Amino acid sequence: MPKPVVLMTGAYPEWDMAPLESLYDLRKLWLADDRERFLAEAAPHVRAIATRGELGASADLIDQLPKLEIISCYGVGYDAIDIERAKARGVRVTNTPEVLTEDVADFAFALVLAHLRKIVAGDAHVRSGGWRRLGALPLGRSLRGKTVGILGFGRIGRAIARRFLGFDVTLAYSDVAPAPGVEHDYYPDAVSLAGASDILVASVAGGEATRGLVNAAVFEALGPSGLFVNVARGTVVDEPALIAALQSKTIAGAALDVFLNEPNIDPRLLGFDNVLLQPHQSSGTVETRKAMGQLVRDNLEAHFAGRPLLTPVI
Ligand code: 8YV
Repeated sequence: MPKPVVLMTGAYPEWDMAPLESLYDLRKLWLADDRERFLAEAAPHVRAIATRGELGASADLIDQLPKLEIISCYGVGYDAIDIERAKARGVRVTNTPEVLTEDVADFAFALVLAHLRKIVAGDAHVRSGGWRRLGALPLGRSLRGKTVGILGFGRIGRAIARRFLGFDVTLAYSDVAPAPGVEHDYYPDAVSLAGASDILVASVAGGEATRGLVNAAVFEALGPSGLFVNVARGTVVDEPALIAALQSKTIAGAALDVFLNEPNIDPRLLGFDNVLLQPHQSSGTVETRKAMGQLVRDNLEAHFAGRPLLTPVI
């Protein structure tokens, strides 16, 4: 039996490659010199795509692959996969929920503390000799006593909320409906949540439904001492409005792990010393990335063995 042909849209960690190579005939799109030619040659044979959250699979790509059966996504967010087109073609889609929740939540929490307490700036200040030459940094801000608003109260949003318990903050959240049994204050939309919050953390799923959800009105409501944190997707923010809000000091700062056009982010974001920038790494631990890779493989294996998928999206 020939191995099923799997198109990989981007690199996975090396520990995933050997197990994938042993079961599949991998076609590594990111290594192709001529992407069009490479795809044209592979297209008639491809039965699966192994992709990553931010790379997804476009309608165009899906349409080029007549034998495509399944798209297995390394990431919980599948907003870059054209789900409608996959559905129309009868192509299954899987993602990697649960296994990354706690690490993403840790990272969101770390971003809040790092920003408020200037931990990254402090490190740079010591290394550059600024401490010796200029003395202390300007003071940070306490977390204690603040209201933390969580925009998107799914698995990751709830895990972020749990991180803040014990830090003497008030928790608030917004989602399409109040979560049964949750005592934190519920707000029906992003603007009212921002109005009640000192720190607004976006943990909402990406995609068309949330595109530009965090807009100028949200920054206005968050206000001049407000901190905006994003571990969701660049698309959930109106980025020009964020940049304008930072320029006009409508908000106090931002801590961002995700952007539009990653990794070619808007260079204006590099110019703010009140913005903490991270290279989309909230799920980036060895433990979590190994579990994500395993789940991608388990879904592919289940599919080719005719067993139920472990974490199907469709
Ligand atoms: C990953 C992510 O960074 O899970 C997601 O949706 O964006 C991240 O965990 C990404 O998919 C890895 O390439």
